[in-house]
Amino acid sequence: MDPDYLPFHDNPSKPAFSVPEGAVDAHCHVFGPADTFPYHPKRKYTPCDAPKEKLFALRDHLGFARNVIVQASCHGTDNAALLDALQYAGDRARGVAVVDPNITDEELQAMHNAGVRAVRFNFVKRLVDTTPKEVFLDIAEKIRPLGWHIVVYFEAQDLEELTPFLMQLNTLIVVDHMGRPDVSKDVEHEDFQRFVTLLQAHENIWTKVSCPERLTLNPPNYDDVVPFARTLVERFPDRVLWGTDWPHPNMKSHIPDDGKLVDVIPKIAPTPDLQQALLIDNPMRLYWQDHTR
Ligand code: 0GY
Repeated sequence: MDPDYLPFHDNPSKPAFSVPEGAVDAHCHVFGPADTFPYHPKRKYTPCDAPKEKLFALRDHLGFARNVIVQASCHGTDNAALLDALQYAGDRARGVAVVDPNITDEELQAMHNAGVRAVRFNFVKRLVDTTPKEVFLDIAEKIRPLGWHIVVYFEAQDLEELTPFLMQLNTLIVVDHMGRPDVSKDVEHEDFQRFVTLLQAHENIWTKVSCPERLTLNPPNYDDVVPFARTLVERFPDRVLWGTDWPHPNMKSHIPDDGKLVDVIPKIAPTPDLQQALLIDNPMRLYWQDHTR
């Protein structure tokens, strides 16, 4: 692992908030173990191993029933660790893969059979080399028959430039971590309002109200992120997802306690109906229902 890499919390607290039965952690990763699933040669960071057994132990500890596991950049387009975790979890996990443009229909079908339901397009420059938009558009066409959606990861300053491309995708899109707002500017600032307006105008765009640990200016207190997430949950209750982001790659400020992250949920989704939508109905609809065309 990189010398400045912070490993995940080894003893997270039990959350005070009890998640409803059947809740889904819709953004988390597995890393390695490197002996079995080596990291990608072109990776931008080398994490601490975070194997499937640890992820599923955390799921049980926090009270979740299911996971959506997202392929992270340190494994590149080699989805072997993800597929292994999906096989181990059976119906209790779904996956978001990162695929090579040359992937065949047969390989995509095999991933679908294993539980993959989306691909991720990563635009965060510290994590990946730039991929031409045409390549992403080709992948979007390839996955269309499977009814998969597209998860996009970008930083707030890139939203304006990316918007025309997002419009071209013409499928369901999930934006990671609320588009990474700068929380030193408030909710009413035009930057965050640009994101709200995008969701307002396009019903095919969802978002994950995740990662207060990355967005906060006052770690480990996450209150400054709450108004952003709560705005999205209240405005778009049927298009939001929540996830731990375990094992929190590339954290520099602090090691998040996953129990404390779960305790943010009732602040951003204050009613049982909003919690039911955020944690169960939305992820179950997106990842466990059949969308094959
Ligand atoms: C996240 C965030 C990060 C990393 C990755 O693919 C990745 O490596 O997504 C990050 O460093 O912000 O969603 O896990």
